[in-house]
Amino acid sequence: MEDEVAQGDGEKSPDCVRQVEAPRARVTGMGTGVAATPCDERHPFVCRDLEWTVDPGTGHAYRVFLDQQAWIDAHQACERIGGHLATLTSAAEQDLVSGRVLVEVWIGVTDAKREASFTWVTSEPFAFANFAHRELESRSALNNDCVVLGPDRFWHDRPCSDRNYYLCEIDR
Ligand SMILES: [Ca+2]
Repeated sequence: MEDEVAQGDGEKSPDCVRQVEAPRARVTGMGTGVAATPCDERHPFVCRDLEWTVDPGTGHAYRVFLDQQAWIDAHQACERIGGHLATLTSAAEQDLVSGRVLVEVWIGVTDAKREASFTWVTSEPFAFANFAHRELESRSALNNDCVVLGPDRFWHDRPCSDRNYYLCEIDR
């Protein structure tokens, strides 16, 4: 069965492609496929996911970057795109972001200046934390001054020279 798009009538050149349900699909598979379609036809559309998660409440955007960097280099990489390493300053912000993190990622908190005195890279008040329990117990004994958010949704302190993926945030 030919789909309804006329071929070669000179008026509507089917130069675009849309997803259609079988059996109109020119290429079928799992009940859907694609059909050549004139570009000026109106159809519902979806945009490509650019992998930024936007908080509808604050407008802040978050994205995991999958190149492995020492903490300071990740910090600078986020700044180069107009953001900063993510600052998870509330339970709501933590919840929004942590559900989408499948690997350990650097976040924007460190106690490099003074042991066990954590500060956000943005100088936001440090009033919320989500360290894993064992980190709380051993924190002062370790020289791990930088922090990752893990797929377990908890924060873990790590040596800043470790090369990890990282989570940038842009405040819009
Ligand atoms: Ca933040």
